[in-house]
This record gives sequence, C-alpha cells and structure tokens, in this order.
Amino acid sequence: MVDTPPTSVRQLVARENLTTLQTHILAEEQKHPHASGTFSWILSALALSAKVIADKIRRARIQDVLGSLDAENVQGERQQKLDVIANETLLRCLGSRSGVAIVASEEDENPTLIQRENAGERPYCVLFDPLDGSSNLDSCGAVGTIFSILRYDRRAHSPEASILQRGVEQSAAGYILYGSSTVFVITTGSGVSMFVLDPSIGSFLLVEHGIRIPRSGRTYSLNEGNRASFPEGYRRYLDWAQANGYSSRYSGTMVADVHRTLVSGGVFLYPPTKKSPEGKLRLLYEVNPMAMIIEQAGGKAVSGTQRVLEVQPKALHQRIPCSMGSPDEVDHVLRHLG
Ligand code: P6P
Repeated sequence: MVDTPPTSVRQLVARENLTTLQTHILAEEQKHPHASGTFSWILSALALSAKVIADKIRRARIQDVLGSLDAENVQGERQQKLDVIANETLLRCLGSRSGVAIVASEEDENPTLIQRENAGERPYCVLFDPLDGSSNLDSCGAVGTIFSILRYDRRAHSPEASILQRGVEQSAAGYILYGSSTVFVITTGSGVSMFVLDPSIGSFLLVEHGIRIPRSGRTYSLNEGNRASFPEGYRRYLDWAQANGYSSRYSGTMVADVHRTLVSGGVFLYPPTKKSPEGKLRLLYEVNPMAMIIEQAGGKAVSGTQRVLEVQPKALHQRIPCSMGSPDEVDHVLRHLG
C-alpha cells in the first residue's frame, strides 16, 4: 500500500510546468485533422538545433570556439567560428527531416534544394539567420537564431523563386534568444508562445501563450551612432522622443532588442544609413519573421511607411529599413516620417 503523499507534495507536482515545446506542437497539430505531422517534424528539428547551439555557445570559451575565422560570409561580414557551427547544425537537423524542400541561410549565397527520392513531398522552405549578433559573442553578449517557414511553391521556376514570398505568406516564424536563459519564441499564425529551456531536463517549457505587446512604451532602440546619416524624418522622431523623456536601449543584436520590445514595449528601428542605404537587416530571414511575431502579438512592423509583411521580396539577401514594436510607438515614428 503506497502511502498517500502529503497534499503539499501532490500540489507541488501538479503545479509543476510540464508543457514542453514538443507537446505544445503536437497539441496544435491535433487542432488540424488533416495535418500530416510534417510541420511539427520541422519545428522539432528547430528545437533540437536550438539546444545544440545553446550548448555550443555556453561552452564556447572553454572549448576555444570563440573568435572569428579568416573568412567572410556572403554578406561580406567576418564569420565567427560559431556562425559556421550554428549554420551546420541547422542544415544537418533540417536536412534530415522529411517535409523540408529548401533551406536558405544568411551564411550561404544560394538556397539549398534538399534532393531526396520524395522531393515532391517536401512542402516547406525554411529560412534562417543561424546566429544573429554573433559579433557580440566575444564579449558574452546575447545572440539569437531567427527562422521563417514558407510553403514550398512547386510552380516556382527555381529554388530562389520559391522563397521570394511576401511575409504574409509565412506558415510560421520565430526566434531563439541565447541570453540569461535560452528562450524559444514562435508563432504559427494564431498568437505568440514563449518557451524557456530547462537545462536540467533538456526541454523547452511553455512559460507564456498568447503574448500581447504593450500598446506603448517610452523606449526606442536603434544605433544612434548613425544619426547623422538617418533621413530627416528619423532625426525629427529622435528629437521628439528625447524631448518626451524616452529611454534608449540597444544591444546590437536584433533578437535581443526585439525580444525586449515585445516583452516591455517600445520600438526597434534600423533606418537607412549612409553605409546601408537600404537598411542593414535582411528582409526574408530577419525582418519578416520578427515582423510576424510582433504583429501576432498586437504590434506593428513597417518599412518606411509600408507594412513589412506586404513587401514583395526581390532577392534572398535583400535588405530593408524597418521600425517595429508597440502600435502607439510605431505610430509616433510614422507621424515624423510622413
Ligand atoms: P549595427 C547584427 O550584426 C545585426 O545583423 C542585427 O542583429 C543588429 O540589430 C544589427 O546587425 C546591428 O547593426 O550597425 O548597429 O552594429
């Protein structure tokens, strides 16, 4: 006869959070009777990649994989050793999963068509920035992975053509923030969910579902070092914000700055600059996925005065300027751009 545990112990276990990313994905899948499980299989590959990359980052200095390589990526940016490790991890985890027709990475010039006997059954394209903000690694700054999932367009005449879809076409989008904890934030088009990695059990646990961005927040996030070359409207906005007691927060990692904006409110901006007249951030695998997250949480995301998710992409590594965050704060920016 097993002694009945004291109520306090049973309550303790009952209160324990046991909703993992895996169970959440399967529960979402069950809401779609005709789902084949392919989509869930891709999300679980992203979760596996995130755990591997998080582990590599946490032990980078010990294993001497910090620092840069004597190589540049397709963007002309010096590659960090962990850029390559993260990129290879994602390519391996996604490439072995049925349901992935094409993968496209910030680190690779062209998309990769996953050629397998059943290529025709591969309905999704996965685009990613494997390690956003990697130049902050040497100083132990926060970095992230950003991903965007699109339906594979069988009618497209080339792999690149299949991924040149507007942001409104995304099936899912999200990011992993490797910060003080490892946070996995995702939307599949019906709200934003947040999971935190519990290293003691190796699972991402659900901490919040249906996240709503604060309607306003007196914080702006952009690289003010570029102020002199911002278009006039952005300089007018900064003058207004500083005259109205706004704070400035900027880490140099888009994932960290947008995550703070999502959680605390405010606005993140990367305007056109003299060095980057089209803005620095890439539309397909940085701005679009972050814009989907922000809009699904009740925020706004614009490029100039146009809604980001309506921009028609022209090339895989296309850059665009962007402003995204609390709806009232994006409206303040727009008021000064008009
Ligand atoms: P800057 C990191 O290199 C990145 O791509 C984004 O994560 C970040 O928001 C931006 O560039 C920072 O650029 O010009 O301010 O250093």
